[in-house]
Amino acid sequence: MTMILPALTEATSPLFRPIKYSLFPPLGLATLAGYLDPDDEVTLYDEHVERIDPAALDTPDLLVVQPYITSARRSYEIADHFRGRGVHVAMGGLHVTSLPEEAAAHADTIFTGPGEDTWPLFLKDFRDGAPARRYDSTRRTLAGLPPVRRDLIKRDLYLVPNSIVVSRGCPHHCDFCYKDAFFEGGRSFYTQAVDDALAEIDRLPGRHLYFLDDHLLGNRRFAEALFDGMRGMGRLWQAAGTVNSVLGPGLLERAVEAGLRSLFVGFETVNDANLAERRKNQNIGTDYAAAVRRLHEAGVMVNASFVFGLDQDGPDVFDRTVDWAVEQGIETATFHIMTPYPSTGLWQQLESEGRIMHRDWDLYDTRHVVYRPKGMTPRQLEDGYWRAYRDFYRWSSIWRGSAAQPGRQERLRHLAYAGGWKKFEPAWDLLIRSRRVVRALPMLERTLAAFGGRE
Ligand code: B12
Repeated sequence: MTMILPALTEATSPLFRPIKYSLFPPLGLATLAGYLDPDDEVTLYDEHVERIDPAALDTPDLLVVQPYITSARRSYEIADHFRGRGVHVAMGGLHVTSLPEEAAAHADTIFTGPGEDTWPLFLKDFRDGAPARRYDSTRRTLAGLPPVRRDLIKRDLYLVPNSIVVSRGCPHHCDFCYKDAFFEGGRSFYTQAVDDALAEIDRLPGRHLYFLDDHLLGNRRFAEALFDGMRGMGRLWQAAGTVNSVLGPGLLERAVEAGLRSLFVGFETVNDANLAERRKNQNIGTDYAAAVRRLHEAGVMVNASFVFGLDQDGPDVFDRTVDWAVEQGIETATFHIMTPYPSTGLWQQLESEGRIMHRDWDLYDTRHVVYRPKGMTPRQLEDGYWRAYRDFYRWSSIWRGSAAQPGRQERLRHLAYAGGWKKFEPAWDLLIRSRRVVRALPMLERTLAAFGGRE
């Protein structure tokens, strides 16, 4: 069997950003590979870190492809090639779930939703010579999940090989998120048993971990038990959580004792009216500044995520957001242009208002405007987005941000991280392109593992 995670832009393109695309290994496919028999032959390719020429690959009996929206075109190209060679092609994941008919034209079998229930069923049917055309996930549990096949991951090619996911989904329902559509027909937030999660952590070498869970702090009981179990393991890690989960008493402190050093927080917008419209209710009325302060005082760096182009945003949104983030001493920020993923509530709204400009999925990468914004022109929105990055990572902003830190040590750390990430991106990229990175520079892994890096 061959498994492929295609990439949106070829590694040879000038648009390809090695530092971003070499961050994390393909955990979804490695998770599915866990269900194979020990004597099944399987190879896992990730086009984000290796060139793939489909014509040069062997002919497997089964090809598994995982398209994201931005890699759909490339995924279909690869799938069509193998189908032309008579290979059975199975496709699943987020984009397939949002547009099953589109994907079905390029696959023999498609899967909607998470694969833990349907994939083992398919494997049995495939072995019996009777695979179905479509499998829809309904039974949601991570109980009995086999260990992720990390042996299939070429660790040396990744900056943060120790990424890990111990839950699926999120307890919230923001209407721009892929989540509700993906988890339709069953539970949309569930975790591993704490002991299983701790066992998966134990299997990871080295010290640094990066939790890719949408909201690691989303189930308080689970999170507390996990952090208690991790205390004394000597791990340093980062994760994602909401403003609310940070403000609640006790949980953050336990996370820090267990090794939390940086948190990715989806602030999304500094404008409350936007939040109500987008159903990001958990952020309304919460004190963003208090959350940042609390994180800093606990010694945790903040990687803040913001979205531009919501309906209440005017041309002043870029400066307001950057100013606010710099004033708070936020170390790293990721900005996004609002992007309506097909089958989300946001997509349905914009579609019904006739505001979707095109369906060129390559450009649904949160860096391009694909809909007609309300409060500004598409041009203003794209220009403002790039300007926000430039303004946030200016040396003057970095200095100003460091001054907001509670102590001298934090101020120095701020300068190192905020400066180190964007300012030296070209240098990191050169190293990664030369493929000497992780072996020659384990320091880079430590740096990345300890801060930002989702954008
Ligand atoms: C890590 C990550 C990345 C990494 C690397 C990708 C990787 N190596 O997996 C990097 C940094 C490169 C990245 C880049 C981007 N990403 Co990204 N990323 C993620 C993130 C945070 C975690 C992915 C993960 O490991 N999940 C955990 C595993 C277990 O889940 P999974 O991969 O979905 O697999 C399960 C199911 O989908 C299903 N499944 C998947 N494939 C198949 C196949 C079969 C046959 C079957 C049966 C089942 C099945 O079963 C698996 C087990 O449950 C997700 C958010 C998320 N929570 O998933 C966003 C996410 C996938 N990214 C997203 C986006 C938009 C991007 C970017 C466009 C961002 C940008 N602005 O540049 C780029 C584009 C990359 C590209 N290839 O085109 C979106 C995708 C939206 C969509 N509809 O496709 C997500 C959902 C975040 C979001 N904004 O909502 N990303």
